[in-house]
Amino acid sequence: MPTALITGITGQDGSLLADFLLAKGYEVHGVVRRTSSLERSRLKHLYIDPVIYKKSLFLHYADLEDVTVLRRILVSIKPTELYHLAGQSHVGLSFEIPETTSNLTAMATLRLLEIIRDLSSPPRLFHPSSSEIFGEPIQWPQTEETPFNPKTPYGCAKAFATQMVKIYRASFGLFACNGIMYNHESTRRGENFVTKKICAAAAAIKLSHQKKISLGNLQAERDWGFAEDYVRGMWLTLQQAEPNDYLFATGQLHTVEDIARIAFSVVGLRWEDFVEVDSSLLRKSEPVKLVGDASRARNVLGWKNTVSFEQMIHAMTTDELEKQSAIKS
Ligand code: G4F
Repeated sequence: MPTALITGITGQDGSLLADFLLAKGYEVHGVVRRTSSLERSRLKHLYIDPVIYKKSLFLHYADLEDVTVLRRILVSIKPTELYHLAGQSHVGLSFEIPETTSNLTAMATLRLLEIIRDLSSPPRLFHPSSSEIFGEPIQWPQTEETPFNPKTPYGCAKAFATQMVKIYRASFGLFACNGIMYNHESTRRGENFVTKKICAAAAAIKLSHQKKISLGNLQAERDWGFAEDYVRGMWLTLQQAEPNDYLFATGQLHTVEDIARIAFSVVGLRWEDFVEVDSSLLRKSEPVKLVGDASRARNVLGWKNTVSFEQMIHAMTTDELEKQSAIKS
């Protein structure tokens, strides 16, 4: 049975990856912080299942700074694959807490690379890099070869980690890979990200739980894809004969306003009647037209997008409507 260790298993990507790997017959281990049960709600369906929890899914307590504990976990479970998904992933917040962001996103990756460098049988490592490493890119769409030019503390921390993965692959022969992930969303997205915030608000306003929604830059553009596709890409990346970096994106740009238009239309409302702009939600700098060319992933991995932007926003809004209606009744 292949064995995988996931840091950040309680997050959107970590929980989706756990589902994906368990369905493939993996033994899955997750690293979790001592946090509230709320933060583990994305895993609840797994750890209340006696056939899965402590049979094929195991959770271990460790902080990303607990090098000794992380080494002990790696030595004891000997994973064949390590998915390092933990970190501070909110770009806007990285302007408020740049040192924490650098510690959790940049240095934690280096610490893990150092641990696995010393192992006799190091696992294959997947590192989720980000479109934010390109910041203000010199080309559109971006590819794996586009030079880094981050514009945010988060993007800078990710650029450091991405380059370290390349250096450790080249210098120490590790099977260590970057997936350059563009925005990817699902019903499990956290509410501080704009897609989920808008879909949840559209449902809440429809149900009269909320009156308005405040947003920042409505014209901000992103390349938004469906998270389950990106998680499949993570796994495919580690199944190749040789390690390499792959970019995962849709190649299409949409605006924040597009999300609002679709989400509110799903609940039969006009977004213009409920959305207000709050200048305190504007970022100190925004990346410029981050749109990716996923040709390498498509050609080498056979990867593809399976859900359109419209379908995804529709599904996220419908899911919110169902969940919020159930809470009320
Ligand atoms: O949803 P967002 O917060 O995602 P962002 O900043 O693009 O970062 C996400 O994608 C990156 C690339 O894959 C990841 F590396 C990162 O970890 C994260 O997953 O914001 C998207 C856009 C931004 O331009 C932001 O300024 O939406 C704009 N926006 C407008 N109003 C808002 C809001 N973003 C948030 N979070 N909240 C707002 O009210």
